Amino acid sequence: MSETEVSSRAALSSGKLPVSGPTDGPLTPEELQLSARNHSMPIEALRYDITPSGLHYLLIHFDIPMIEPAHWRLSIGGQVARPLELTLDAIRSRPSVTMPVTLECAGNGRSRLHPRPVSQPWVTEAVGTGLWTGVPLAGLLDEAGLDPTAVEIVFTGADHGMEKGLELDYARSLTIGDARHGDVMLAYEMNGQPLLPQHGYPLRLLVPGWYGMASVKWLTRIEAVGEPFQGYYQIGNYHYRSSPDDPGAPVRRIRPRALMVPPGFPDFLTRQRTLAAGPCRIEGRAWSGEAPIERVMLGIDGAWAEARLDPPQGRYAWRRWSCDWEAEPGEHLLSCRATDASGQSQPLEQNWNWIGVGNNMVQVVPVSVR
Ligand SMILES: Nc1nc2c(c(=O)[nH]1)N[C@H]1C(S)=C(S)[C@@H](COP(=O)(O)O)O[C@H]1N2
Ligand SMILES: [Mo]
Repeated sequence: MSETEVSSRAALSSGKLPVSGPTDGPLTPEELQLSARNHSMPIEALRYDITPSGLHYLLIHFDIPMIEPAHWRLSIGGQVARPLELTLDAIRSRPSVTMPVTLECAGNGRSRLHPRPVSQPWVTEAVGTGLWTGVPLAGLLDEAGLDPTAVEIVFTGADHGMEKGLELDYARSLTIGDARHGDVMLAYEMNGQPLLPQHGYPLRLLVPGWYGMASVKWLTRIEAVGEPFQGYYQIGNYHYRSSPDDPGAPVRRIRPRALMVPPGFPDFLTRQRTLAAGPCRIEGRAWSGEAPIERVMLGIDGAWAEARLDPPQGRYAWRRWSCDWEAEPGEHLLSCRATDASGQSQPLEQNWNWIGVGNNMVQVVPVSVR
């Protein structure tokens, strides 16, 4: 461990992190800079079952590391019987699985919060569905032979930077049970192509059903540890805190959300929609990492109608929905609301917390019909 890492850990465990509070002020230059680096999915791309690679959202905390595949290795170590060092070819030669998985950033919806936590200022479109190919993690863990004393698996990426004055690698852990879940994979392809640099080339963790922070990109190290991991992205961030001193519950699975493709055409600056009067089909997608989507409602000026659901395309991928509407001239507010099989529905009011995670409040689309 480097000296900065040691002092970082001390600061983290003493709770002495700089606190920057939420604001209702104008967007800051720092938020603008982040939103230019980390783009969301253009919302009309909800039309695709699988998001074309360049349209998938991106969240990159530091710099995209430049990785030379010939020199890259994945190490699997810590409390295991047989530590492994694997080349990309060795990983690619193992039996693979391919699965559509919807990823969503935990911060999606943040800029719609009042007051607004200052970070990546997502609106509602930090989401995308990739067709991911990789090797199941459980088999590799079995091969390494987890020690019975191991309680968590720590996943570390090749990227490095600072946050809140701490110098860090991007690293997250899963409990042994979560890591051994049959659908967790080490992914090396997205949409039938090697991962793009921005999505974690050459290898990333993919934890289906969980918010994106769990799916560590540019993976270099997997380590079995005997104590719960205390890294910044595990305990200093990604918790539903009501205040900076509230420990809060950890962010895990994706809360239900439905989004619609805004109908008609947009105004360049405001995105306000214009639509011709008459019959109109509204369509969108709905997903939840907690349980399968069971119901989507379309709201027209506050009156809710049942949307039709297409067949699901897999447990972890968004589901298409559609609903017909006889658009009458005038100004209207359209919304959509998903409910999953666990009975959770999207809230109509904001889901506020200190860092602005898990805000799955319903989308509202103003339209002018003429
Ligand atoms: N190494 C590393 N992994 C990472 C991140 C990162 O910054 N570094 N960002 C995480 C977050 S917060 C999200 S939402 C997803 C985004 O994945 P994507 O950019 O492929 O959509 O990656 C996760 N994995
Ligand atoms: Mo994220």
